[in-house]
Amino acid sequence: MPTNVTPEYKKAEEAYRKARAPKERLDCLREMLRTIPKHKGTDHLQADIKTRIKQLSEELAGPRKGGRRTGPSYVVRPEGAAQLCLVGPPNAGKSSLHARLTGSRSDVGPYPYTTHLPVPGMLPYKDIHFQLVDLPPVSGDFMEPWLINALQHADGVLLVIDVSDPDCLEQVPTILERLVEKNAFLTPAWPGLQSAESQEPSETEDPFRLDLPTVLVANKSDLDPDPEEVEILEELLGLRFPSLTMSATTGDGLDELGSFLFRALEIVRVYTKTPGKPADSDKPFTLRRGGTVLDVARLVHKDVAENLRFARMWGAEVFDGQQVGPDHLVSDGDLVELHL
Ligand SMILES: Nc1nc2c(ncn2[C@@H]2O[C@H](COP(=O)(O)OP(=O)(O)OP(=O)(O)O)[C@@H](O)[C@H]2O)c(=O)[nH]1
Ligand SMILES: [Mg+2]
Repeated sequence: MPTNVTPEYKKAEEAYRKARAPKERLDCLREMLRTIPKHKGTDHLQADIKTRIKQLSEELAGPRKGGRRTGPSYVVRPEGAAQLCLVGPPNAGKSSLHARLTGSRSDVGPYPYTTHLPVPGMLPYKDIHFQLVDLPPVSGDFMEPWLINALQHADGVLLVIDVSDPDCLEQVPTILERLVEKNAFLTPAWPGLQSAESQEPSETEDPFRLDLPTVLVANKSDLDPDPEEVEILEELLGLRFPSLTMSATTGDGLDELGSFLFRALEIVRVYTKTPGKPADSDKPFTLRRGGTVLDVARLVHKDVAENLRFARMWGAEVFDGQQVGPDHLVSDGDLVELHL
């Protein structure tokens, strides 16, 4: 990471880190390229930014018509309250879990390397959905070259292991290493959980380093019913990921995932209403803790955000119909009436 970058560049980089939607990320990358000081010390970073602009533009353009490059898309556009990718060794039961949790028809096979492409699916929780993306396995022998791109939009990772398989003691460190080689780091730090390791990214850090909050999913608990097995494994592995024990076969533990994600990602649901009309109470917008009335307006429409004057709010932290400004923080369950 070069020193002496301009405040303008820093701002663009900061915006890139926060951006979620692919189009927004592309705009931020372009802004980074525009503002980066052009000298020897930034050559490498400039090249990296250009590669990413090219990749993202191609992703957004979709498969080319009539060209040779038509083929399946490896990147899943984020939808719902958050996107979580299923990563793990072959045969751990990622697709079985995905199928049960989201109702997808992700291929399940009694042999390794069944899944070849990313498969999206939606996990319902309360009145929202989390997007789960099933992925091919990662092992010492093989990792799909595009897998790292598929992780770029993820808000977190479910690291799925077969808790009854002693091989997971070798598989997990191998997976972590393979991802680190590609600049992706699975971390135990989730915004809504107390964590021993604080992970404030420093200013000089590589903007393309991916830190993915991770939960260890110990699957196949039906084959190894010892409730302490995961803790023993984590102890042996020297890891501190939060963990959930499940069985895709019996369905045990599956219910825990939605509430875990809701808490760990600090999801905030906000309902909106149009002045003079009843509340649109069945479909909330989702934000994260720290989100404001202005962020809600942005989710409604860019023009609404630009013209927002104030809002009236109903919810736990305000009195009914309280008038608030655009910077007012929202909390879960709030009802917001936007005034332009
Ligand atoms: N007993 C038991 N078997 C399971 C469970 N989950 C999955 N399986 C079995 O494990 C095998 C592998 O399941 P998959 O879901 O295809 O595993 P995967 O992790 O997606 O495998 P790859 O796509 O090859 O990486 C299948 O035979 C499943 O029926 C479980 O909770 N308990
Ligand atoms: Mg699979």
